[in-house]
Amino acid sequence: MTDQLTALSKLLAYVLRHRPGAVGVALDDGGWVDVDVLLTALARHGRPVTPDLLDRLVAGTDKQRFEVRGGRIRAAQGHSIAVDLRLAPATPPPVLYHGTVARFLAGIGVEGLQPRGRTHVHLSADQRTAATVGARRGEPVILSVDAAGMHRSGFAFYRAVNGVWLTSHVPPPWITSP
Ligand code: HQG
Repeated sequence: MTDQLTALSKLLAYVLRHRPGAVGVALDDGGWVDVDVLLTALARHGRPVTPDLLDRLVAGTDKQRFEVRGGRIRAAQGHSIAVDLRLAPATPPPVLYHGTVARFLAGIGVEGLQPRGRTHVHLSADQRTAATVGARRGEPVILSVDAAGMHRSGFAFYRAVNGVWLTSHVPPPWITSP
């Protein structure tokens, strides 16, 4: 990704996941805002973004962070503000992975995986993605989650459009550390 696209991705992730008020827009309860409204607001706050640049961001990032539908845009996942993405509950693969770091293992052993600042715990379908997520914080540690067992026990799982799996929390018995 070019530096320009990376900067725009960070700005939009901040606005659409955490603080729409920072540029004076409001999200609807599904997390959506009109593309036109967003672009006007960004320009008004000194961050002009051309529709072409936005298109390139939405189409071309390694990780599909944003969803555009019917002239509206939202973050695909990762919110800290309350939104209802209206994802349909889905059957997860038997095992999902969570990338973290050693310093969090004691807490995770006691409380399980908590969503912390976000609305859901984020899980990955493959270990490589989990390693990338963990590596944001240091030497990654990959935990395995018995998603099939949780699902059978009634936990709901959701798959965001970008393939990230979401669930409310993962209690310790469902987690295996390496
Ligand atoms: C940890 C990025 C102690 C958890 C990535 C994680 C992902 C605990 C951190 C997405 C804990 C929360 C999400 C407990 C959880 N005690 N630590 N009980 N429960 N933790 O950033 O999964 O680039 O909110 O292990 O690719 O790291 O933003 O979650 O380390 O998909 O698009 O608390 O963010 O996507 O951190 O990352 P985060 P995450 P984007």
